[in-house]
Amino acid sequence: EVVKAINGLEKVVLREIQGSSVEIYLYGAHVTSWKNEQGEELLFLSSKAIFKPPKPIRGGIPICFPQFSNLGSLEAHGFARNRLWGFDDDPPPFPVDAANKVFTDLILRPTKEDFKIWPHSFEYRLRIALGPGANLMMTSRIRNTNTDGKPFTFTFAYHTYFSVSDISEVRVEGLETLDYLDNCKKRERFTEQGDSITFEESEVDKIYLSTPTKIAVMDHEKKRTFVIRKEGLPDAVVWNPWEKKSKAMVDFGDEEYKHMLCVEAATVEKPITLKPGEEWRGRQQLSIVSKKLDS
Ligand code: TA6
Repeated sequence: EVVKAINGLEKVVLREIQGSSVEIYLYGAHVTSWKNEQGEELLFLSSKAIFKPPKPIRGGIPICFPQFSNLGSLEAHGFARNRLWGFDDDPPPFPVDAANKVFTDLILRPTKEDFKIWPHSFEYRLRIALGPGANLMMTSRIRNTNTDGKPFTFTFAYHTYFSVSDISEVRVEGLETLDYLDNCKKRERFTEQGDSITFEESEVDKIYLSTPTKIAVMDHEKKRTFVIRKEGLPDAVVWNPWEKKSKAMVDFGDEEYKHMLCVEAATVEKPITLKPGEEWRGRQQLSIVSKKLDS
């Protein structure tokens, strides 16, 4: 259903028959909650998140489009996350599809203001679906609807903030031996040496390149593994701000870095170019394995 939430912003609540749920603010088409069948919250949302446009909501799954980070002339991570999205059909039906998934279809079209900063016509349709086992599927379809024959190029990320018990007990599997751009070292290119990625003493902000379609995030204490499956998103960004950067963010608690990790299905190294009429599709599926994959 659609409910009025913080500061009058509207959010969609999807409830799956076995008890899992997802909440999505129309502001930014921003997933702010993903709960399993036991009602446990699986995403990190800062206790200091600001629900006031144009500030993006800190946590959940911000949509980074048409620009990841500062890779271009737009504001950091582009403008999709601080725009008001609409329903593809108004009033929104909340159909349940053949696979017993409950879903909602949101759409973003540029305003005249947007056109001034990014002179392109596009339609961005986002389907968010919740299926059995609390599987969360996000499918983005972005189409170039320019009538002037112009192609456009963009970068993209699902900037997912996972909730973890203790960052020092978390491992990421699937990125070992890969090359990455290190945002903490002037975005220079390195090769990952570790046999899995762990987090010990300082900020980690790495853009792994040409990554597998499946990445695992293991929360040792909770004996829980998040599995990210992705299509059309060859890169994966891993970010934990650690202490110093946490203190510098007004919408982030000083100690909150201990309980979150961003692992972001993205396309950064090779921006996507669409000619008029062409459509790009980028999907991620988040699921939980309630025991450690390596046990
Ligand atoms: O995805 C990692 C990153 O690009 C970091 O460099 C950090 O800036 C993070 O995104 C948060 O960005 P935001 O604009 O949401 O504060």
